[in-house]
Amino acid sequence: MIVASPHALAGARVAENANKDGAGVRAYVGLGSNLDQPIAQIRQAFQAFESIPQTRLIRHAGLYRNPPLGPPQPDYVNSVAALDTGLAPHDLLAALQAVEWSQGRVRGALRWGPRTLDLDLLLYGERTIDCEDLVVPHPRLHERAFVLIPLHEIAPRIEIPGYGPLEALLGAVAGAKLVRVDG
Ligand code: A4P
Ligand code: MG
Repeated sequence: MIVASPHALAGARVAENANKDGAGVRAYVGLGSNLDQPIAQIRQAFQAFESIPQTRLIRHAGLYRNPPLGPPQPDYVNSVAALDTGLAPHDLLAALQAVEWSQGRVRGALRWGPRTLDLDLLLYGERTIDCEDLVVPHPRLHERAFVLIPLHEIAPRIEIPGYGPLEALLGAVAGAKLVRVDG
């Protein structure tokens, strides 16, 4: 399987919410880890995406270390991946939660506490979803540097349903302390 670098796609004038070969839907997933070798956790998750049925990893952003949002805990490593999937949104969410589980995710009582792996379904094509257990676009996507900056790296012209062009959201996170950790 070939994962295109963002540079290879930089010139493509495409609707980045759309899947280009008509097979399923282009979805974007946010990855975060701050326990048990976060860089390795994120890389392992990219590999695990290839085992999700009807789903391909199209490309992913770099890895960014950044301070925790929430209670005191170790720094996070965050990234974003683009997937093409034939799964319905809730089935994709269940598959992502299975990946979290397989990488030792424990859901504790502490809100926004530390975790080996968090996978958030950021975008599912151009859909908006408002269910008790699934909200898309992810409700905090538009205000988080650790989501917006890696998403911009792989989908610079994307539209966020309900929020408009990603480019217009970047100004608010311009001063964020994100450090590339993957060379
Ligand atoms: N859920 C609803 N919508 C979604 C969606 N679009 N994607 C539900 C994924 N899950 C969604 O999630 C709680 C419930 O959200 C799930 O059962 C699902 O049905 P969870 O993964 O069990 O718990 P969580 O991640 O702790 O909750 P929450 O409120 O989603 O937290 P966030 O927004 O994911 O924030 N700081 C840094 N620097 N980097 C981080 O990655 N992450 C968090 C967690 C806090 N601080 C951080 C980071
Ligand atoms: Mg989450």
